[in-house]
Amino acid sequence: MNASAIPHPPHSRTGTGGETHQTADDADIPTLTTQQGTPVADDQNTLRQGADGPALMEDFHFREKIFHFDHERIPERVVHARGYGAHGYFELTDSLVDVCHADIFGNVGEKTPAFVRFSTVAGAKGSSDVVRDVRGFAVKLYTKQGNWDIVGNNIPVFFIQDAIKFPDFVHAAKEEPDRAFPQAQTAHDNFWDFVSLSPEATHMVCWAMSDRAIPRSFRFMEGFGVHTFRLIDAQGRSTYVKFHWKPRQGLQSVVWNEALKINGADPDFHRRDLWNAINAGDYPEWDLGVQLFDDEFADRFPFDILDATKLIPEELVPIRRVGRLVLNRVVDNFFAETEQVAFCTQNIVPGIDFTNDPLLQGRNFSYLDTQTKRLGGPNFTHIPINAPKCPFHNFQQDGHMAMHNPKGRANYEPNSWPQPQGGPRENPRTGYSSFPQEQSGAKTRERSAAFGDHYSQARQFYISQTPVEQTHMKDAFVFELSKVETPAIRMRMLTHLRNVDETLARGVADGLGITTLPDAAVGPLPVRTDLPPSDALSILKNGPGSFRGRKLGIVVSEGTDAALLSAVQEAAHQEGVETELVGPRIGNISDDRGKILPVMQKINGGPSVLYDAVVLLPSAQGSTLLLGEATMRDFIADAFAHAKFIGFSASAEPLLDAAGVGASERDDGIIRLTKAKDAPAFINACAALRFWPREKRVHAV
Ligand code: HDE
Repeated sequence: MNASAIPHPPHSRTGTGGETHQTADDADIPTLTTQQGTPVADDQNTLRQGADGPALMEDFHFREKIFHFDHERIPERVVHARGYGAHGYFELTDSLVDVCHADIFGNVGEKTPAFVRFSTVAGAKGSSDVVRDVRGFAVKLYTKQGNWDIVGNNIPVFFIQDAIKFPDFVHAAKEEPDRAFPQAQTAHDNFWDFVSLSPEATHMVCWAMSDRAIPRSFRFMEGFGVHTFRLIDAQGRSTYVKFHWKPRQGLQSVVWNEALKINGADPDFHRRDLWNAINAGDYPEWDLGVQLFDDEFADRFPFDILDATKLIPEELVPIRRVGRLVLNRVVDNFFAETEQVAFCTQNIVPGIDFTNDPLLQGRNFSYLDTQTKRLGGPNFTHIPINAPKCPFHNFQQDGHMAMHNPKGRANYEPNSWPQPQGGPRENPRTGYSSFPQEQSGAKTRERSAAFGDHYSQARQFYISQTPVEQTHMKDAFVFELSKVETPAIRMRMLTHLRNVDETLARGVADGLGITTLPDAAVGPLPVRTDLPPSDALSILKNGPGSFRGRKLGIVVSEGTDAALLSAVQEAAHQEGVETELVGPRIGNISDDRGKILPVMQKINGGPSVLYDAVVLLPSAQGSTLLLGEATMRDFIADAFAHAKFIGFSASAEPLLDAAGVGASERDDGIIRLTKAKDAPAFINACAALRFWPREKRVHAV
């Protein structure tokens, strides 16, 4: 196109440097102003003494603009720096009044506004999404009795038992302080040094080395409150509770080699996925599940219910589903909402209470501190995303950036001023009251002996996995420990793995070239109890049973078979699957009926790791062209190695051959599409998400 034919934006003029100045010469266009409201005439040239002269200090507009820019950043979160949030609501589906007097659990059908922030833990704000890490799952519920924050993770247990160990744990997990790497990963000496010296971490380390730590999407992962909390009924009686968020989309993770490649192809894979799903109206939903139990259960349970390195198997205490969380609105502004949202575990409402879990108690101190530092003062609760949506009144005043300023004379109580000047008063009837738990004992720095079994549940987790998942765990341990440079640390970790499972320990040792295993570690409690497997702990046993909400990549070219393409797209659409076209170029590609195809990805920018399954529909001529493109071969070879379902038309066969997926390699996960009718069967097959039997064949080591 001739440059002069590309239109300029309307209402613009060209400046002395050839730059475009857009102007507010129309009544509908707002005039650019300073923060003080002073209209600005020129936003692109500083005030100078002559065109070649020095900038003038009196240029208040320049000064204000740069000053504000210089202050744009706030400290990133010390952990969970990289996160992504969305708005939604919680709807109660089953009343909990039998055990809890919180308003949010009283009225079936009532909707409570919610904001959720998902996050990785170790990486900086600008790190990649699909790293091996725990995911934060923090929910702020704006209830009628105040904000209630359930600040949870996608893993139901934690690495440590006492909050005093948290700074050391986080230091060890994040980049090493001298060299400032590695970023966003635990595959380094310091992390494994710390956890191998802290046997209590063994259970959580097993979760972190499982596919739970590389979720396919925030939408496909569970959330857990982790700690034991209390529900309090109208009579003041307490019931213990563990909170679970169960995704209605089913569980799904990626495989490790895929994760490595996704991070290169799309570091924003998870946030883009959430943004796209919500904007497409495919709102993710989770059921809120509660595990309820009493002192009698707590006493007979072989572990301490206050120990956050333990879970309570669903087989022992079934989950009661009481409501659903729906995310249906993306943020208007990332900084204002997702960055400034301040979760605090101590944000709790009447009817819910803490327990003596030493991790939870420590967290209750930490979050308030961190928000004050991060958001610059005590008035972070005035920021709209943090402010309650119910009425609130108190005598707190002043401080940086105070936005809600009390009117009138009384800023203390008791006072004898009449209402309304006298202000708010405490309310013993509706106000928050703590459960009057009796406590005794000497002041001591001591871990309860009941916290001492570090291996039984780690083993239970391992034996609950399918063989495919067990292999992934073994491979993850090998990968991480292979990056550890100090042999003694690797050996020390093996001493713990021997207590989890002998085959696991041997497999990891093999991968690390260690022939003689060290003795098993001796824990504070010598005997490991053999527990039965729990299906709820496996991802593959809790898949969606459908391909809904997933993404299909379709390779097309000039002359693609229009009938086959539309049959695949239609079948996908029927199932609620998103499709994306990948081609030798974007734009200007027509199918065999001459219709222009909306190709979104060029083959070298849209690798198969971005999709849950792929279909190859190039024409014969397109196939010949793509045979000369190395990234086309990678596309297929990766989809094959990552055990994905691959659909293909006859004309794509040369591409499969070239990628090492010749006729003899083609298993039941590689599906030929000859006619339009084959498309629904292919989409149905994809409900299994991956063709796992292939994996063993493609990974010899
Ligand atoms: Fe956190 N954690 N944490 N944590 N945590 C923070 O608060 C802390 C723990 C969790 O999206 C910080 O605002 C201590 C367990 C999530 O904004 C900080 C201990 C669980 C988020 C903090 C823990 C979590 C945080 C850093 C040990 C799962 C992100 C920035 C006792 C149940 C929330 C911030 C968001 C964030 C402290 C352990 C979950 C420093 C001291 C266990 C999801 O306050």
